[in-house]
Amino acid sequence: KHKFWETQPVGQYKDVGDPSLPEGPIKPPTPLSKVKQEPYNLPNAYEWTTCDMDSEETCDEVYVLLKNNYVEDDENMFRFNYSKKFLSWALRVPGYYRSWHIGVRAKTSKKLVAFISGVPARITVSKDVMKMAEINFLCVHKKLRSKRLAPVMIKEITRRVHLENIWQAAYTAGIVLPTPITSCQYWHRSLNPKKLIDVGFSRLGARMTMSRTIKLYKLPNSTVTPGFRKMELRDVPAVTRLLRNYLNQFVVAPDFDENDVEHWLLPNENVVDSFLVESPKTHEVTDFCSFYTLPSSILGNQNHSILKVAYSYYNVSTKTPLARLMNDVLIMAKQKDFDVFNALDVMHNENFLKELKFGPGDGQLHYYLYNYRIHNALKPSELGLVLL
Ligand code: YNC
Ligand code: MG
Repeated sequence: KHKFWETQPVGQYKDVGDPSLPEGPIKPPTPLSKVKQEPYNLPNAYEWTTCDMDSEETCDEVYVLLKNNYVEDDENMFRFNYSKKFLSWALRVPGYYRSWHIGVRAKTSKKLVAFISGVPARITVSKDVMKMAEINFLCVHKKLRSKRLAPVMIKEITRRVHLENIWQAAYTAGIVLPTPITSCQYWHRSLNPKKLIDVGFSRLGARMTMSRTIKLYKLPNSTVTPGFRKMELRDVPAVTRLLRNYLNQFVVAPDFDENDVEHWLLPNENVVDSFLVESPKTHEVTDFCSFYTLPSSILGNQNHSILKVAYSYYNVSTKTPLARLMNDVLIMAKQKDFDVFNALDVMHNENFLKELKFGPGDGQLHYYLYNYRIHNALKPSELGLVLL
């Protein structure tokens, strides 16, 4: 059934729940001298290119490829529209390898027709901290689909990850592959219900009018938690401590240090927003919350072309009840003119979704590890990792 994935060191369906297989790496590392030195072969009309994301021009090519060919919903009404600034942030992370930003060009026109990327991360799996690659933005131009290009791209990035002496990877996909470590659901909180209904993102509920719906989702104009404010550079040490302590309890989670927190969580306009609660009395940072900005193109609507979407990122509450904290984040997202706030049912998110009027979405997000076996799938609430 999976001609390619059956050949890869990933949890196979036939092995699910087999206690005789050890948890941990499936295949041991090989000496670097044994790693294939030349790139994999592409069909003759195409060539590999390493995408220099420092170059405005290359960044633009990747942006356009994804804008026109990346992930759509099941009904093809919306397509992710990651901004250039977002891509540059997501790919140029602390210690990144340029060789992991891989494109495919048509030899004659030099047009970029496919892309795949990896960035380094330290990820904990059941107390085992490992250097991994986070793989994202796998995209093949619509005109080149179903030609088995994706397996070649995956093998090529695997080779380049191995050349850096890294042997594990983490990735997410909307489709089921062998074999998810967990399957999560998206929940959506309407901020601009009129627009969401107009563009077909949501429907008017049974026995609901537009004005009752608008009232239902109305939020206060300003946040309510005393000491709630935007995160600043000086907060990096406190936020790192808070986050490390929190993420410790999950089976799979990133191992963030101060450099990572500065990169991934310090506010970056139109890319990532983060807030914290500083106790007015002790000046201690007690709570933290964040979201990233990922608009979607609205395909074929006369009145609207872009949906402004915020995605819940990392949230930690030690003093402010999580639902109260998240209500303040919703207020901030509304102030910043987002149409909808999305959250997965990971970490402790279940505790606020219903209370804050999130509704379940259709479609799931499956999480995977490459070359690392676990015996039993996790519950989404045991997952402490959010990929972009
Ligand atoms: C996918 N999303 O099953 P089998 S997510 C992984 N992730 O193989 P072809 C995928 N594999 O089943 P197409 C995949 N989608 O026969 C398909 N596959 O074993 C597998 N869409 O290849 C599929 N982006 O080239 C099958 O398919 C084989 O032309 C078929 O290309 C696929 O970024 C794709 O959804 C997704 O652009 C590129 O449909 C194309 O359809 C497309 O004939 C729209 O491929 C955009 C989209 C995917 C977003 C993402 C994470 C990717 C993870 C890749 C796996 C990484 C493994 C770890 C590597 C490092 C290891 C180390 C160390
Ligand atoms: Mg293909």
